[in-house]
Amino acid sequence: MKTLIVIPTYNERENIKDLVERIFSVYPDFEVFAVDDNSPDGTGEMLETLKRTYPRLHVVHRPSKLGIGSAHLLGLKFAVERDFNGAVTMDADLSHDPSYIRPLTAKSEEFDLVIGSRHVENGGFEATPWPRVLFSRFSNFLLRFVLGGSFRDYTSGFRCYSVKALQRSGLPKNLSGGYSFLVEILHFLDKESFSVLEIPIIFKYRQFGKSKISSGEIMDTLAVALKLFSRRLLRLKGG
Ligand SMILES: Nc1nc2c(ncn2[C@@H]2O[C@H](COP(=O)(O)OP(=O)(O)OP(=O)(O)O)[C@@H](O)[C@H]2O)c(=O)[nH]1
Ligand SMILES: [Mg+2]
Repeated sequence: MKTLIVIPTYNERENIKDLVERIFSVYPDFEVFAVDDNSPDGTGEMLETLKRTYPRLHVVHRPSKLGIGSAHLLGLKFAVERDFNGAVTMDADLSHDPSYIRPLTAKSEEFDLVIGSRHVENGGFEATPWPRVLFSRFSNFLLRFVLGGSFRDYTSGFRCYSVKALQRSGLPKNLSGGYSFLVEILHFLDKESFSVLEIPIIFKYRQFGKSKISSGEIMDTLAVALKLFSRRLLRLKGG
């Protein structure tokens, strides 16, 4: 399966080398598409250095911090244009163990979207502070309620999209550029009756660097959830 691995990066210099090396040591035929938003810590320069060793590494440099969602979307569009079969999205901070890429892509032959989920049986968190775990549980509970869906992990960014499904879906315009993109695109694919499977992953808390989730991003996700909720109510009312 021709696979593209999409990795958004913002200040991940201490993590990215390790991640890229681990990916190519296990999946030498896959290609990696990193989107760096002019990280002040020099992640972009590090990626350029890695490119010399790994010709299958593509690097896009954007001028400023434009959000994880728009970085994922850029990678998905690249996968569609270049006729990949699957597009895996994952974080750069080693929270997403590359060993899960194989089961994600394997299931992607049958499902349009496969999610590495922390909230299904055998999934979970490792060395993660309890407020972070609680926050994830609570947000997913809320999203399930608001969207009337059945997914356990709306906010996991570790996913494999079938490129054929993306082509068929004609990705909607106006998807959000931030974290709420993850919720919006899952809700969209589900509504359009694309098949989605969640498989368990253990999420490891980042050892290096800082989280980029801000209170603004949380408010933005809440606003997107409310927007989708009101649309759902209107649909229900309209019969
Ligand atoms: N290009 C780009 N990447 C981003 C941006 N915001 C976050 N990222 C990357 O997206 C991935 C997820 O961000 P994190 O801050 O780790 O979010 P998280 O994993 O939900 O939160 P923590 O568990 O606290 O780390 C990481 O690889 C980040 O470097 C952005 O605005 N632009
Ligand atoms: Mg993280």
